[in-house]
Amino acid sequence: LVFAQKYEANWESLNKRGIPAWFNNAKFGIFIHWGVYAVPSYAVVGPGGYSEWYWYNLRGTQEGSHAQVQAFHDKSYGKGTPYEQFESQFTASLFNPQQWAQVFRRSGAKYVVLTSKHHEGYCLWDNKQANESWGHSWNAVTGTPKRDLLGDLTEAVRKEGLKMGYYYSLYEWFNPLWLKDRQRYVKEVMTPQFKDLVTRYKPSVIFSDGEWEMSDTAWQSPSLLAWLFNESPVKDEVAIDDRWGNNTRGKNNGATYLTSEYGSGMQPGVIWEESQGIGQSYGYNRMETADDYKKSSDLVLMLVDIVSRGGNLLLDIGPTADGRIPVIMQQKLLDIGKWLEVNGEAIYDTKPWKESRQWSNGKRPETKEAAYMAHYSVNDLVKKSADHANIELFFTAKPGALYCFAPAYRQQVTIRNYTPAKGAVVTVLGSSKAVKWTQKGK
Ligand code: H79
Repeated sequence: LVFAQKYEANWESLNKRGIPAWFNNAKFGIFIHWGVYAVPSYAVVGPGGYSEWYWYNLRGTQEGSHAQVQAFHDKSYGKGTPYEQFESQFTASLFNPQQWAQVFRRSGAKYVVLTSKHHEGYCLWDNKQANESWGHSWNAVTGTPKRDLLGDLTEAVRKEGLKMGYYYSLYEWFNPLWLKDRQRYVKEVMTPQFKDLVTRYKPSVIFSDGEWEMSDTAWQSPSLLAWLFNESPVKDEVAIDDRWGNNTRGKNNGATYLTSEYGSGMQPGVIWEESQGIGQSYGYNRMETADDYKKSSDLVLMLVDIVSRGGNLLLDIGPTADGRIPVIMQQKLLDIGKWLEVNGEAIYDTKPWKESRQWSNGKRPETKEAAYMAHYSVNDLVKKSADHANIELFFTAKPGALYCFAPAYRQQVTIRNYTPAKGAVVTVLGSSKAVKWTQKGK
């Protein structure tokens, strides 16, 4: 990528920048949702059961599971207990950033994206915009943890050789200034706060969110991004998502990578990233049981599926209010890492194989379940055998190599309707022995 030019505050110009290559080569990142919502850590388990939406549900809207959340709140903490009071229990007292970063490295992830600020407005780093606009302490350094949680994790993650990025919510549900005067909020809170975060901590990724309330013009995001690409210390490094106004999602795949959540899926041929939790929530949800979490093997399958379609997986974990990553989440990350130690060659720095760039029938499948499994039809490439009647294969490629992901393998394979290069060798990653193969069809 060449970043020689000066970008103007419009998408046509911004889209000329492109997305730094490191991002799409990384394939696997860890998402962290950590904030005051880790204290109640409660959501009704099910699709959209997001513990980080607790405050919104508590305030009462007609959407989602607000009634159950309110009932839980009244019973557990007493009716009328304000959400802000949870902050005194957000201690992070056992937070060990080095231990977190080691788990991330061992998971095989190449980057980390931490919530610098979610829709609740609470910041994991010190900035005066948060405290001044709220009229009280509303960040981790002046608040209960008395610690730069964001800065400490950033340092530890970089020491382990991973890139560090931040999720940042443009808007805050209940920020007094936002509620009073949106334009002033953009000018006096969001813009300087965003610049402070970028200038001091130099993120490699910015996952903007909460953009849907206003247009990109109202957020003044094109000029913010022109600043980011022209003047900021990360102008050559940073990869940014597509959420900069209610008119930007799914667009601008020059300046931005496209975002997908919980399997909403994305066609190959664009740079994109899928985010989802190990369970149904982003923030830690105490109501989730082991059965509500995906199995490690399914997480690997999800990574393979996404990467074979050209995307990245941003797998989310929710730490506890006292600063621990729940052990079951750590275990699953380490399982993925063990698999990647052997098979990472077929994941990192790959592209989708040309044949796997389409859905098997040319159309996106109707259900999410089918979306995970539907791929270039195995029938066309490998002969079905009775005991492999329903296997689905996934493919990635690098110059000189084609990788095939199969749920099982034999001593011998039949390659159908594809002609390997002369002298091609088939091997199984992790084994040095060549696999015998025969070819049928062209
Ligand atoms: O940070 C994560 C989510 O909290 C955030 N984006 C990801 C990365 C997100 N913001 N909005 N949404 C997700 C979708 C909003 C869904 C809603 Fe609902 C449906 C809001 C109200 C109804 C689900 C049910 C959440 C609250 C009740």
